[in-house]
Amino acid sequence: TSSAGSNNGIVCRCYYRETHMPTSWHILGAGAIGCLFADALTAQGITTTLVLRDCAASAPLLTLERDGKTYNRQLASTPASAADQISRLLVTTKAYDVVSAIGSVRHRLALGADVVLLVNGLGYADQVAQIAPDITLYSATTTEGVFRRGPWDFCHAGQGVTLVGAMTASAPADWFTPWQNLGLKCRWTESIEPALWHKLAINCAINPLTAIHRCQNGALATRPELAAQVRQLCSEIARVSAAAGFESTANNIEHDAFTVIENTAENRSSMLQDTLADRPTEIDFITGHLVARADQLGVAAPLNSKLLEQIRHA
Ligand code: KPL
Repeated sequence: TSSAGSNNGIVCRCYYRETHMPTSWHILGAGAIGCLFADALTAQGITTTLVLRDCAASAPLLTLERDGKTYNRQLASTPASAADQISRLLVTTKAYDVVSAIGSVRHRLALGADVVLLVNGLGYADQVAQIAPDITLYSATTTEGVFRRGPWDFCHAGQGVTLVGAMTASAPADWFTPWQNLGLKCRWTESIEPALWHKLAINCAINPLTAIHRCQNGALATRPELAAQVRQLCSEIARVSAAAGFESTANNIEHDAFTVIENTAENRSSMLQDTLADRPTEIDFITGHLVARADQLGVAAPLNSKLLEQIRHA
């Protein structure tokens, strides 16, 4: 917690880390991944509160299907505009919403608050650090497969792995210990940046094509003209990755992209879902980030650039 006092006009802030208090979490972004984590944390007895921006706080009754069984859980919620302090925040919004979402709870963030960004794409972390310079920032990436069936109704279709780490290599944070017992596979990594880049690369290879051709992921392997485009995207991504120092992605992207396509053949990518629902897409934080990096590094990425423009102007 933090407390502020004023002495002759000088504001003094004292900060005490909550090392002796039970962990509690707020979750910003009540979509599929946010609700999956809200459920898992609550099930472990960890006080977890969804932060709702659009509506007055109510107590959502979550329905979740998992391993063929459906169950309900009452979740706690709070409006973003409330005043009580947030010391641990998991952000699971869309990439284009991260900065404004964190801005909406900026007044509630404790000095040194732990903030975990579990969001697709790259390119928002610097802006977050600018608007909230006092927080401790972590990033995460997940392959959990969960989709929405209706309001507060989700299906956990495929178990994945969630990698979590600090932007500068460090041992697991103190709050991470209970995350190892959530019934979700959460792993700490000392090198989150290559993991985030690898996820970005996979999304660049799959998402724009599925959105443009309005097809399931699997069509990118079964339709030869699309498979050829995936290969071209991957060779461009490999060159950018090599120039950016992400050797593992540079060496494996084509193999890894086709493996994900095969494993998620029946899925509609998140970008296709956004397109079909007439929502904004995350293209600027996925292909847009890759193309910006390619430009900085002087590497050509013509097909990625073309798809970026196509999606932007769709
Ligand atoms: O992450 C994904 C997405 O849809 O955003 C993939 C891996 C492409 C699975 O659909």
